Amino acid sequence: MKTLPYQPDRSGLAYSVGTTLDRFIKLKQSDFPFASGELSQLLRDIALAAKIVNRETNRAGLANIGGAFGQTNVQGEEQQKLDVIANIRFMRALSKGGEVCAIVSEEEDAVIDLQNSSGKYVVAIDPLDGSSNIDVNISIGTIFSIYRRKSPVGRPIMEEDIMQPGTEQVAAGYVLYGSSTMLVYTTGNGVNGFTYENSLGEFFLSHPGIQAPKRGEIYSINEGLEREWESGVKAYVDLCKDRKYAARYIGSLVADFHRNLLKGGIYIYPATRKNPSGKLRLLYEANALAFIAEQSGGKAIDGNRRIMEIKPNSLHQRTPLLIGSKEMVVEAQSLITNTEKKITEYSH
Ligand code: P6P
Repeated sequence: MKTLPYQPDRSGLAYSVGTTLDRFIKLKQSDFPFASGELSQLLRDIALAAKIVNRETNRAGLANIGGAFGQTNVQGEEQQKLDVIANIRFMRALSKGGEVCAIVSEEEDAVIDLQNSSGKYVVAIDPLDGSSNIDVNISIGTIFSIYRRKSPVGRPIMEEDIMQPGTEQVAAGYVLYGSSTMLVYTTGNGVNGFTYENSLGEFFLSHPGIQAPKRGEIYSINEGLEREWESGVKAYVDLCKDRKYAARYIGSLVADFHRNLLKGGIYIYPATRKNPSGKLRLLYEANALAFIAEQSGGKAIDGNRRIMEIKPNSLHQRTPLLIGSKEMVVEAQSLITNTEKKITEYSH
């Protein structure tokens, strides 16, 4: 009988494009020593919530769930209805999944204690970042960090479980609700991107082993705040302009970050008069994207320190953020440091 060997994929990639997220998570589970499957289950729980939020986002205009919710969150920001819905969806998925003992959410004043003393993981999440763009149909995103609890399982959660530096993350990622919906995450073994196929209700591997270009020609910063930038940031942005780089700023962190991750570029949200510690939050925005950036060969700093080494001292603390292609972040950092030095010298 004549037969032909089945040759599924000639790409030679460890995991072929088209692998479902569930199967990929299962295949990669062996990357964890003593893997018992809880983290795999937790990643699946996040993906499930992302599918639901994706559906709500796509029909926001039709289902009267766009617009403001009429309350402000702990940040004093007007909550959009989808912010609240996304927060509820992720809370529900994470609490039902049984793997999580505590959640830090941008939408919650305090740590949410799931009263699940067997849960080994803590999740820090921005359920829907960039929500002011919802009503004008611009891409928005979810950002999440996952930590193992430090205190013994079976005991009440402690502050040490929550106030962990980004270097302690066991996983991190984002969901981009854009022209297509993508889930991009890392567990410390590289970065992989999955694209959602609505008709099948599945995420499929579309961007295996994402590597950030070492440099690019895109810079992302809110130029409207130029007069508030420190001089080192201004010097770097002027350098980008001298080099005729493209200014691309959507005002939605996940979308700006994702484009720069794939094409090469730098996103900067510096300290400003209104936000002297920067606008973005350390626990559930900067740390997660910093983990992704570093795992794909990029870099993330607050101007001089590595984002992931900052020891948190409050839930919603903010940080300046320069993140993206390694050589661009290094160059910005050296300009900031040298300009600081000059100012110090001149001021003596
Ligand atoms: P600004 C959205 O509110 C956000 O947190 C990020 O998604 C975005 O990059 C940034 O703030 C935009 O802030 O001050 O430029 O409007």
